[in-house]
Amino acid sequence: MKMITAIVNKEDAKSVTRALIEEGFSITRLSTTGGFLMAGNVTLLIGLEDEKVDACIGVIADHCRQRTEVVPSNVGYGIAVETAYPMEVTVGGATVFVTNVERFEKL
Ligand code: 2BA
Repeated sequence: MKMITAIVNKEDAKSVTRALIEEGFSITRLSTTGGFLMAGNVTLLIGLEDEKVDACIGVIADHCRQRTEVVPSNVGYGIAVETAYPMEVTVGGATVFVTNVERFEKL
């Protein structure tokens, strides 16, 4: 058994969640915050059989797209002088981790 941890853009979260449920996957949805942009994103936990991993990643890929975000970037020019330049950052589609599950029980 595997656990997929998928971090997705919150704009894609609704459609990817719906599609995964329609395909029969069991998921837990967590509201999370990206450490770099400090913006909200969504983390999905999906426990599944090994042979379903590729299908699950396929559903995630079909519903998550890359976006370019323009964010302020604080560039330091020495002590007490700071200028903010906008910076382009490419986010997503999805960041996916697949890990082995040693034991799975529903009690
Ligand atoms: P954030 O940490 O808010 O990162 C948003 C985007 O900013 C990233 O998109 C990446 O393009 C850029 N970025 C992140 N750290 C950077 C840095 N130190 N310098 C320059 N640019 C940086 P993605 O790579 O698509 O990541 C989207 C979200 O997925 C991340 O939001 C974070 O919540 C999560 N994530 C990505 N890689 C991760 C990892 N290795 N471990 C844990 N979470 C991760």
